[in-house]
Amino acid sequence: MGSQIGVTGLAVMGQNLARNIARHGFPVAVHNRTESRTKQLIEHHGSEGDFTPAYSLEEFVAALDRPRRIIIMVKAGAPVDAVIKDLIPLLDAGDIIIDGGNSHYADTRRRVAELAEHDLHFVGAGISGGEEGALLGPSIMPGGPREAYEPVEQILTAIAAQVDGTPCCAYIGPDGAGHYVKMAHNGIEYADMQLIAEAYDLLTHAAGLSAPEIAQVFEQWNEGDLESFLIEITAKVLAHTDAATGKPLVDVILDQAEQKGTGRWTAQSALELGVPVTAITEAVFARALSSRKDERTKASTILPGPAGGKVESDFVDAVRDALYASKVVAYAQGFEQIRAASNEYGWDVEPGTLATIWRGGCIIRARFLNRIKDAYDRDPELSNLLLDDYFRDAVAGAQDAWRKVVRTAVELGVPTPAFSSALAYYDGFRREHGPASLIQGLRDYFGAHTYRRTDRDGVFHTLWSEDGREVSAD
Ligand code: NBP
Repeated sequence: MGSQIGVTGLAVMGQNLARNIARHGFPVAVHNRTESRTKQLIEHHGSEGDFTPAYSLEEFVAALDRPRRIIIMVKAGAPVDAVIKDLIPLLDAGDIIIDGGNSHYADTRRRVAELAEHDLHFVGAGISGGEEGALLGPSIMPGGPREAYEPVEQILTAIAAQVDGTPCCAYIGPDGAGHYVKMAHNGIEYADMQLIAEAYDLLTHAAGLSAPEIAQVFEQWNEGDLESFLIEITAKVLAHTDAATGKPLVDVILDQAEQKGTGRWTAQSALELGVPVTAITEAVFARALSSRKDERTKASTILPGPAGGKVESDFVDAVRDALYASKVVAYAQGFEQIRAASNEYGWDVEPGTLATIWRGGCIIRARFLNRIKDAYDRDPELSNLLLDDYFRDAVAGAQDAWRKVVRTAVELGVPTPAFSSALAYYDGFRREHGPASLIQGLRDYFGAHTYRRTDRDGVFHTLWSEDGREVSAD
């Protein structure tokens, strides 16, 4: 008997995924372009399960039971295509390739179609949870033809995180659906982290608290509605003392946020779909601004701001409420984007399934996701999370504090792009009449772009440069 599955690409993610598979009792073949990684895996962890090391792709493919199931865990982009190209001549009809990296969903759509021409199946599986998740149980978002997923379902659900006996792995939809929702998950993660960073900034620069004091605040917050992996580790990072200087580590970490691209991809797709995901987009822009350290340092000596001031005694609780309300908006936007993409590409993604499989294993795991799951259980067709009774009440209850925090931030000159844009989205969304009427009027004036009226059907144009008469433009 051969191996039930193979993993090629044994850097941190692939290695840990292979160990996770082996620890669950599935015989696994392992391969890496550079032999040393394969040797190291066997040397250090070979006793954890039934591994078959392979030092060429031919040997790797020959070690697998049929239909062959191969997980590719190499760097996203050209390396994935290179591995697929080398695999194709070695495989037989019905074999399955699973790409577990952070591939762009458009690449996955292309690969599903290309491999189908060779009678091969392709599953684009988003895998979240980082290094630790890959080893101990990630959240897995497989997309592609359903018949390609079924033969790997048993293994993927076994190695995924489990919450209340439910695996954090479920079929998402055809072609690029799995990688799309993984991308959107990362986008939401960007927004979540930006909101946390803004709360930290306000507690530092408005409330005047130190990092260890803020760590305690986050610890308390983690006992309430905000309970989540990110809030928990925020407390840990803020409480950590730098051994070299004796200062809080966060005070000596350079304030330039890096990014690998999934947040930017989410924002780009949102722009293409016309979905206002302001919190995610602001998070991407905030990282971009943070990276301009030299310019900011110079500007800090040139550009004046407010003199400062005091905050009210309930400010810390107000920041907590503002964080929660902004987070609801960020998730509402992220889920709205997934729905829009699902409609655009015909994927039929179930938002409730996402909330279920994101409860464990992944970076955005949170108590909050149970609330989202409940909302979609109540109404699977819910168009926006803010319209669910629970979330409507939660945001309504927080809105006075939310407005106060944004007002204070503006007065004190503390930038809160995600808090503020989430509030602006909320106010824009809950309004029947907005100022877009003027935009349409302006567009008609300079470009004869026409407008529709509130009081009768049809398309109209005003002869602005003539006698100001309105004419039908139907
Ligand atoms: P990397 O993204 O750092 O990629 C390194 C692996 O790619 C090595 O095995 C390397 O082989 C292989 N590789 C490259 Br580079 N070019 C290749 C080529 N042309 N042919 C064959 N192999 C090639 O690894 P990672 O950090 O383990 O991440 C793997 C995937 O998982 C990525 O898509 C990444 O974005 C994603 N990821 C996800 C998370 C998460 O939280 N879900 C975290 C980290 C990464 P070599 O050893 O011979 O150089």
